[in-house]
Amino acid sequence: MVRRWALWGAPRRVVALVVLVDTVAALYGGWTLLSERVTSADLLRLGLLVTLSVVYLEVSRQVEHRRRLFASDDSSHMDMISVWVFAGAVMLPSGLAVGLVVIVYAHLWVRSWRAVDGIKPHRVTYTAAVVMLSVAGATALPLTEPRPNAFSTIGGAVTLVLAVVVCGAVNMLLVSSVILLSQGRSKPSTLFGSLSDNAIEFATLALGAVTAVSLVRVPWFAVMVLPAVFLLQYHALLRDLVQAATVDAKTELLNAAAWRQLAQRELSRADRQETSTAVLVIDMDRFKHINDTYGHLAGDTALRAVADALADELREYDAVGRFGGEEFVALLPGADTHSAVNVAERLRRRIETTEILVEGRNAPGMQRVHVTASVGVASTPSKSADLDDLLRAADNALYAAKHGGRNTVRVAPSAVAA
Ligand code: GH3
Ligand code: MG
Ligand code: MG
Repeated sequence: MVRRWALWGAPRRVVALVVLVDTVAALYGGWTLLSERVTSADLLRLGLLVTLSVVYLEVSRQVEHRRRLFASDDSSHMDMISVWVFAGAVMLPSGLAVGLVVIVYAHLWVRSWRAVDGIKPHRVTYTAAVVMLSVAGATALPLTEPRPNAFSTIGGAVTLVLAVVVCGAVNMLLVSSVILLSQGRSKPSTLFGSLSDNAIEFATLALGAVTAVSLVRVPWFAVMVLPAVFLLQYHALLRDLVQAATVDAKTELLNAAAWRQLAQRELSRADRQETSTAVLVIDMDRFKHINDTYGHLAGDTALRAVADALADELREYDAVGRFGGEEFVALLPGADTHSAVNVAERLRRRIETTEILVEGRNAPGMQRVHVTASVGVASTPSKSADLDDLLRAADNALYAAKHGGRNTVRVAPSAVAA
C-alpha cells in the first residue's frame, strides 16, 4: 500500500521534507506520550474534546465534502478541527494532546477526506504532523501557572495569545515550505494564503483559545463553541465557492466571466467620470510549439509564468484575466492610448525576458525556455464605450501584431484616430 502513495511521484525534495516533518512529529509524539503524568481530570478533558470533534465532523461532513471539492489544493492551510486540537494543546499534558491529534485526524480521514478524490494518506499524515508540530511550538511556551489555574492572570493571557501566534506561524511555515518545494512558485498569496485564509485561521485558533479557557473554568461550556465553529466552516465554504467562481484555477488570474463583469463596471465608471480606459489583449506566440516540443505540462508551466509576470507587472487596480487558452486580457482604468501602449510594451518585454524552467519531455532534468507574446491595444476616447467594441478593436490590433511578425504591440486604428 505504501508504494502506491502518490507522494513517491513528487519531486525528491518534497518527499524529503514530508518524511522529515513526519518523522520529527512521530518522535515528538512518541516521546511526549511516554513522558508525562496524566490525571483523571485530564482524561475527562480529552474525552470532551474528542466528543466535540466527532460531533462537529459528523454533522458537518456534507459541507466539508463540498468544500473540499471546490477548494484548490493550496487552500487547505488549516481546518476547523484545529479548534479542538489547539484547546487540547494548551490544556492537556503534551502526551494527551498528541493522542488527540492522532484520533481527530484519523477520524477526519476515515470519515471525510478519503471519500474525496485527491486526499491521499500522506497528505493527511503530513497535515496531522504539521498540526502536531505547530501545537508543539505553542506548548513550548512556558506557562506562568500550573495548568488548572492557567490563563487567569495577565501573564497567562499573554501566553495564550502568543500560543495562537506561534501555532499559526509554525503551521504557515511548514505548509508554505511544501508548496514552495513542490511548485517552485513564490507568489506570496500562494505561499502564505490570502487575507481571508489567514482571517479564518486566526478565528479558528481564537475559538480554540476560548475553548481552552472554558475547559479550565466550566468544561461543559465548551459545547457553546460548536455553533461558532459551524458558522466559520460555512464562511470557509463561501470563500472557496467565490474563489472557484471567479478565479482561473490554472493561472490564478480572474476567469473570463469575472473579468468581464469587472471590466464592465470599470467602463461604466470611466464613462461617468469621462476618463479613458484601455484594454490589452495578450496572446502568447507559437504556443502550440511549446506544447508540441515540451509537452502540455510544460505548456501549463509557461502559461503560469506569463500570468505571474502580468500580475506582477500591472498595478493592483488593473484587472487582469485569462480570456481562454493562451490569451490574456487586461483593463487599464484611466489609461489613454499613449500610456496603454507603454504598458503593453513593458509587458511584452517582461514576458520576452522571463526565464521559464520546464521539465523536458525527452531529456531528463529542467530546461530553460523563453516565450514571447503579441499585444493588441484599444482605448476609449472619453464617451460611452462598449466593452465588446473595445475587445473587438483590441483583437483586430492583436491580429495585426501577429501578422507584423509577432512579439510586438499594435494599436487599434480607431484609438489612434481618437
Ligand atoms: P500564434 O502565435 O498564432 O498565437 O500561435 P499559437 O500556437 O500560440 O496559437 P494557436 O491558437 O494555434 O494554438 C494555441 C495553443 O494553445 C493550442 C492549445 O493546445 C494551447 N493551449 C490552450 N490552452 C492551453 C492550456 O491551458 N494549457 C496548455 N498547455 N496549452 C493550451
Ligand atoms: Mg497564441
Ligand atoms: Mg490564441
